[in-house]
Amino acid sequence: MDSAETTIFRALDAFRVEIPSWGFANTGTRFGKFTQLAAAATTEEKFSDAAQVHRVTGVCPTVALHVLWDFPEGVNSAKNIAGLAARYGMQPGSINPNLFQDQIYKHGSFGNPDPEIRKQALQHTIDSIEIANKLHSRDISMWFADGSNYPGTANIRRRKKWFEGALRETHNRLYSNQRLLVEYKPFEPAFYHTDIADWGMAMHLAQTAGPQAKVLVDTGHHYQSQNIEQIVAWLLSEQMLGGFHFNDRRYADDDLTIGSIDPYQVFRIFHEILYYEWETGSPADIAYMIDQSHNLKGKIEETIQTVTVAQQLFVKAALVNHEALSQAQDRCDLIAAESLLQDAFNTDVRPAIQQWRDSKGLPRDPLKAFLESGYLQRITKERSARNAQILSSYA
Ligand code: RM4
Ligand code: MN
Ligand code: MN
Repeated sequence: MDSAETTIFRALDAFRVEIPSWGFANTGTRFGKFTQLAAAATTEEKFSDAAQVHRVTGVCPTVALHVLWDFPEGVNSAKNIAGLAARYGMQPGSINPNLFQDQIYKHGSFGNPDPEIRKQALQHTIDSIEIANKLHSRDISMWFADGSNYPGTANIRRRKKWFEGALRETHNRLYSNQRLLVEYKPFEPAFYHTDIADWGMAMHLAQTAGPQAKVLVDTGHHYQSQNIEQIVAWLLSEQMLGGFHFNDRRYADDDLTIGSIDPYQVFRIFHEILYYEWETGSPADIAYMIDQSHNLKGKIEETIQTVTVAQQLFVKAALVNHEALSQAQDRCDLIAAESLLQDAFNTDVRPAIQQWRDSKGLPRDPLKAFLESGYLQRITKERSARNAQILSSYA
């Protein structure tokens, strides 16, 4: 093996991606849903589909779960989920409280002016911590739809204080092995202000909450052309980067397949992380998760495509010669420094990844292996009658 191959193998050995349970269910846009006959409707089906992705890729052992969607009986559903995970050879991953779907959250959860609703939101979060503990999940991942649509309608400073208080109380309830991840988003569903609009606000809240709280970067949650890798570099430098929700976007929070629009962006993010690890000599403790809405492409196929592309971009970033880059930066040799990134990005890493898969007894082409397995035909048959009945209108 030459040194590039060794680097690639090492990078792949270390790289794991968490896939979301909701990525296998029928989802849509605010204009409606196009239902897919093979989509999962139960948590059991989601685990079964996720297990297929792991079977052919070997790098997706955990499934992110949404509390309202996957735990209809709250903490009491945990046992059932543990059983399903074991049956399908998967592990429960991050636990995502759902503080946006219930009717009470019309004007917010932790930021709601009604103390009774804030209390209920906190209770749901505490229940989610219990769920995570029962399932041995480490990360409780918080995303809030809180915000307002019109100027003057919300007291921004008071809401900030309520968030600080509730997140501190949440942190107090964490078990010692757990982490609290705070996700930010500048728009949608609120279109005037959101209570956690950017990484600075998320970092402030995480730091106020306590040492086990970190920031989660969802790549779709930025304004057009924002420099995400700089945010990543700053969070790394502050030891505040906890995880990612990967997806790609062209206009807003489009939740498209990773790397489909701008693969160089994902490469640059991975590069900042690997450069940090090289410089500090210690691995960054980051959860790589996918948060996409597969509403047109086949769900299992798109998830496999996602994982394959993520591996390629991670490996390309690992090929950057850090020593040479650091020296070029010190010399202010701009062309040499930039070329090191470009050369790595332009390397065709697919043959080496196939060799790595061979060495692990995994199929060289995960998507082909899945399509040839007969699984898709089987579930399409089993689920189509039910899925065809599902209401697809949003109104
Ligand atoms: C949000 C955000 C959250 C996800 C919800 C459904 O835009 O990305 O992580 O849980 O969507
Ligand atoms: Mn997200
Ligand atoms: Mn999102």
